[in-house]
Amino acid sequence: MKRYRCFFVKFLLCLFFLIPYQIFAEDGYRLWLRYEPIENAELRNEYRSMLREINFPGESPTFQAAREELNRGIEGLFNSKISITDNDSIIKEGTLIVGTPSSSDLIAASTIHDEVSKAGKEGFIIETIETNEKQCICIASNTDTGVLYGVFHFLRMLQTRKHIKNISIVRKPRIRYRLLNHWDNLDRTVERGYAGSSLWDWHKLPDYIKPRYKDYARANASIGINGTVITNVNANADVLTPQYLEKVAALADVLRPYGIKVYLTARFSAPVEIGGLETADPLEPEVVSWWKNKVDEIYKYIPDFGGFLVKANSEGQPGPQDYERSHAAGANMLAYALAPHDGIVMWRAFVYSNEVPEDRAKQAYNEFKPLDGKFRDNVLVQVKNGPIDFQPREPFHPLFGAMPKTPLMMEFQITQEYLGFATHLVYLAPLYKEALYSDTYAKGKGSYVSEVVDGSLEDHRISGIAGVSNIGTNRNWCGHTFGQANWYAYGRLAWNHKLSSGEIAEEWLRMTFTNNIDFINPVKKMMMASREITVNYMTPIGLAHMMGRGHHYGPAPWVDEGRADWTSVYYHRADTGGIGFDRTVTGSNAVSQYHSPVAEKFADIETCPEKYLLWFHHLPWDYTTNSGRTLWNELVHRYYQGADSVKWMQKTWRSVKGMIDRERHNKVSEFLEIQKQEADWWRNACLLYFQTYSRRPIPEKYDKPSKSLLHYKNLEFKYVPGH
Ligand code: GCW
Repeated sequence: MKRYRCFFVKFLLCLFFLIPYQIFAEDGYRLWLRYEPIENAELRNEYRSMLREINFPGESPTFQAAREELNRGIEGLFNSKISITDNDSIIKEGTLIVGTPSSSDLIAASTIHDEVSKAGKEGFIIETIETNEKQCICIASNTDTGVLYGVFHFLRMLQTRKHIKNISIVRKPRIRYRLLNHWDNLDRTVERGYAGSSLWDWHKLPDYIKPRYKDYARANASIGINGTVITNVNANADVLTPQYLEKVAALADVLRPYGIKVYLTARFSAPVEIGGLETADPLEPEVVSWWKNKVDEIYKYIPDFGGFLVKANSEGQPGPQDYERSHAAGANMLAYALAPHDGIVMWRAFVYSNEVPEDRAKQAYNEFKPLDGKFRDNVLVQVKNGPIDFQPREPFHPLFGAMPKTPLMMEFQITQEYLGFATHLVYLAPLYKEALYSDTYAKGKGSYVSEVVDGSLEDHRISGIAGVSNIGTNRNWCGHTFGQANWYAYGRLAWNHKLSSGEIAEEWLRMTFTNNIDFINPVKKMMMASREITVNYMTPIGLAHMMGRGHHYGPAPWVDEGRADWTSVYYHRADTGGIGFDRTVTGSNAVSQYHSPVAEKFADIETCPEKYLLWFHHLPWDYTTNSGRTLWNELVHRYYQGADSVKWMQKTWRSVKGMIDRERHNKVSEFLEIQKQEADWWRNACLLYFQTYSRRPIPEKYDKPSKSLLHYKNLEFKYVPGH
């Protein structure tokens, strides 16, 4: 009997510990907004002494959102509530004062009033002030949205355990339009999406508002994203019909309090497809007035609608060139309709055609540079970071610095179409920074891409940046837990491109996992190395575009059929003489699209950075690289180093087991194993293929690929996500 009782007690104890684990399982849903309790008593006391009470008057929806977040954060971090009042007549020592000069008399009366004006429209200040001889922290801004950003920033300080005694912070965004681009279709598939279906549940909108929409808004607002294009650039005109506009309006209502505007993709042929016109010629008056009426109608549904993103005359999309009109004519027609409402047009420069007998890398520049100065002032031209297509590594796009009269938006890909989908751990901040801190020399040394993008180089009125989202219906939003870091890093850099990749990684790790430095140090190191590792096992030394045809899954350097500019051989140009794309004067001369001295630097094999070598040069297999190895041996070395480094990542991750929850640790471990296998696959397939041209051995010290080239060539994948 006693034995049974003992068993029963043990059983109950198990249940007691298991149930909370089940309920509060770390499934990644909470992203970086977890607000876990602060364990360190000293720090908790320091924080509490400055957070005795919160004074936060004002009723706007944005203020309500900010208050709700403060409550949520504080309850989580301190396991208790702090009262929020709007009575500013009796202020206690250690009150957190929040608001704008117009919502809060305390802020209006305080000396920080002047400081606040420096923060602009979306910026904020967080400062320790003395009010009636009481030490208080104040979060202030000129606008409600700025206050919300300030609240998120303050919560981030607590989450990352920053000291809050005597703070004095002014933060404002460097770029005005900080957008996510969703390549989401109305049937809820997501082009190049690897994290489930589209978040937007069109069928149930506008009546059913998923709680997720609000959490999406919270996450974005926490990193300062202020706009979202909710439909695919390969656009469907149906979204512009009343049936869908009603649904879009419902989404806009959820996002609005969080400072996020909704944008749509405009299908250029919409006047024909849904308007019943015979033409979509941008110079036809009936087309102009169709768009004008359509835009006016959209604003009736969504009074703060952001504007349109357009992919035209690219990869089969309709556009003004169908009517022999220029991209500027097309963009301006839409811009004209949007201007009275303060809306913008983001016109993509991602255009190329296999009918044009020109290096694909040169085509966007050739098309757009002559149009500089021809766009209306509410048009931004949206340019991908590199001249081809979101490859693991590309040099910066030569359009940056080539169109001084036009605001150029940066387009990055957050979703990992070419970087291992959602199963490879690749931290993308270093890729973003590499592009943003490339020197265009447009106005002499120090004319960075970042300054073109933030508008400071030419003093543009508007500026923008877009990230192609990696978000879907997966419980953890991004598929890979570390995919969340790329969403986070994109937003943080969109706000302030001067932040370093390392500090962003550390912030994210602290909030997403733990403040335990024994965890942070090795994992941060792994994140920081991960992009270079991926480049090495996929496309080292400037190679690009060698993935599986169509679906883009895995290596396929042998693809040589179909549209030439969609084959791999077009890009690597391997033959028995060597490998690489000659883009110097003896080849396509794409180097000439860069300003001097960048052009000369890329053109000369002595000065061309090795990371771009085969992007710009076709070199013999026995060319001597920086390491002293022949080009073939260097290629072998990089592929092996890349693939072996994934084992190092696995080891690193194993070493932190037990420092975080089992659930997320296991999942990342399993994904790292996939990454390991796929890195080996990339290495083996590419080396075996290139070996047929190099006719050189893989040096003895490396393990030989276990499978044949034929094996890799015969692999077929029918149902690849995102395709
Ligand atoms: O990278 C390519 C993708 C297409 C995408 C296109 C683009 C939305 O493979 O899926 O289409 O770029 O950026 O327009």
